[in-house]
Amino acid sequence: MNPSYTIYGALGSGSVPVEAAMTLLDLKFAVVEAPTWEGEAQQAKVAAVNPLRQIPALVTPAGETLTESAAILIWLADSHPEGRLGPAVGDPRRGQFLRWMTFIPASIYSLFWVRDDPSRLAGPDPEQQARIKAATANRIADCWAMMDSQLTPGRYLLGDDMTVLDLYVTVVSRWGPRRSRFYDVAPRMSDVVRRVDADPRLSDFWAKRFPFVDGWESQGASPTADE
Ligand SMILES: N[C@@H](CCC(=O)N[C@@H](CS)C(=O)NCC(=O)O)C(=O)O
Repeated sequence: MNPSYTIYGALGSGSVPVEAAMTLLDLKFAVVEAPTWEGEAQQAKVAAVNPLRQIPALVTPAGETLTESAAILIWLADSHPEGRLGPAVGDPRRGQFLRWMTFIPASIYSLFWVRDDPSRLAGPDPEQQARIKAATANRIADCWAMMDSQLTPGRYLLGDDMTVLDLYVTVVSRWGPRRSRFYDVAPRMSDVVRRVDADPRLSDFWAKRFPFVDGWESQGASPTADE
């Protein structure tokens, strides 16, 4: 039987929290592997579903295409309330859920457009590129610290139920400047992401889609585009 959903994504990328959510929801999906940061040929695989040539992009069973990681995650949680992966409209946690689900792509994930290829803003000068890389790492660390100061996590970020926000933060905090710095600047969220890393329902999934390779918590040690 054909899977109902198609996700355009890649190992260790922004498709991983979406794939994790679909795994927890027990949805059938096929992955079109397209590590877009590797260049033209990979970007071309995505062009038909996302003219920006970025992943993740999700094609639903109804044939609709969704882009934007946060929108996809919220849509999945809302469309499958039985999976309890997000507070519904009317739930007192809904406002903070939307706040942080929007903060991550607006303030953190968007910086990877330049981090993955600093020449996009810096031009060919390696010194300028290194400066942008360091400045964006500092900005990301500041954003995590601010978020950490505003949340009072329980077992998970919004209380005692796991939501797609936990999956999102768990994956994005593995990108530059990586977990070792995240643990320093976001001690309260650190307990949560470690819990999600260790969730037995996801252990096979992490091994396949974002493996914990040697030294994965430090800069430069993860099998993704961002160093
Ligand atoms: N706003 C998008 C950003 C997606 C994004 O930056 N994806 C990266 C991979 S993790 C990508 O495809 N980069 C290639 C490029 O920007 O050219 C989202 O939240 O889904």
